[in-house]
Amino acid sequence: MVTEQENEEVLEGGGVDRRAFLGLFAGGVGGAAMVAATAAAAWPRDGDSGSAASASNPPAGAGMAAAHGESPADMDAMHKEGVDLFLKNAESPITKGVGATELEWKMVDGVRVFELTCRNVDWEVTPGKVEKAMTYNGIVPGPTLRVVEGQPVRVDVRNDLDQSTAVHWHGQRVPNAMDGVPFVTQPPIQPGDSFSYEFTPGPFGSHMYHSHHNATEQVGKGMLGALLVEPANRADEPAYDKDYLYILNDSLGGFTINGKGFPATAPYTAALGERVRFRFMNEGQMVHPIHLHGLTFEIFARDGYPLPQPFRCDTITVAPGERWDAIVVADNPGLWAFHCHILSHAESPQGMFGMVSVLIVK
Ligand SMILES: [Cu+2]
Repeated sequence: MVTEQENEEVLEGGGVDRRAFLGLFAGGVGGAAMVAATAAAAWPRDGDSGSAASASNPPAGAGMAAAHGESPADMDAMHKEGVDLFLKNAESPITKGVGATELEWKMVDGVRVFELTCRNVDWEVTPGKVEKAMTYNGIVPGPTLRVVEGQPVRVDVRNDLDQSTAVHWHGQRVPNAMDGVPFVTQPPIQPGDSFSYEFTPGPFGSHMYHSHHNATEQVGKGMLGALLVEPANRADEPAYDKDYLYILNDSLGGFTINGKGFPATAPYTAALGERVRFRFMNEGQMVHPIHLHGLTFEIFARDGYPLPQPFRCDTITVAPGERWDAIVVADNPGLWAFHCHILSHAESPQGMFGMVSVLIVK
């Protein structure tokens, strides 16, 4: 888990600068290096053209490479370049900024208090592709809030945007006045103003918070985060060794997992035999069937609610607003592709992009 401080370091000076980024290809495979550099300049790939609405759907068929003016070798080199960058990202970040870091809180009179500030920032989605984001605390997704069922929380929200906003606690049974829908339950939080949300978390499970004002733009551009409600009784959820978020969005910079598009998506890792929990959440506008190679999901909760009977699958369709919880037993070593199976969200003639990651089991 990356701490807030480490994240600041990444935001300030970490990552890879443009020159170092291009330098990555110096050690490439002979003539492929030039191709790779050209491809880097042309990043993002086709199909990752800025928003889901404008994403192209690559034509199928044998003429594809020719239609893009690329030889098979050039095409393969670009595909390889993306994978190499992804693996490099596993060692050190190739973009600035890490989303969904856990937010520290303080205890005040028995209440767990969090602070969120809404603000505009530049967010690097893929190497060199920087978008105008609307955020909580400057990151996409916003910081992860971890709370406990039945233990009261307060979230102090300050609005430093240039438009009004409000925060909705998606999946929680809050008092009506805390539900965060302007003119339905509260006045909007105007620029420069603050609002404190107070509620007692429940039900437990994987939930979300997000803007509920001008939401197509505000959520689309990054005003979303995970609200993880731990059960008062740990035995109410299955045991696991690792806890991972897989948050989908499809507006800011195209198709993303946890605020980044491939190759800047973080890989997931597990030791052989570990039980890994994945929390799938869809904050986008489209359904995304998420597919894991070589291993099996055991789906045990939907929208936080434990299923009466868990079920197994390898592709779980996550609709907007939904959360699905899975346990994966990492019993098959290797690098397992882990991606949206709407293929135009994941792969173009120039290589993989968007909603693609890998589960590394070793
Ligand atoms: Cu998708």
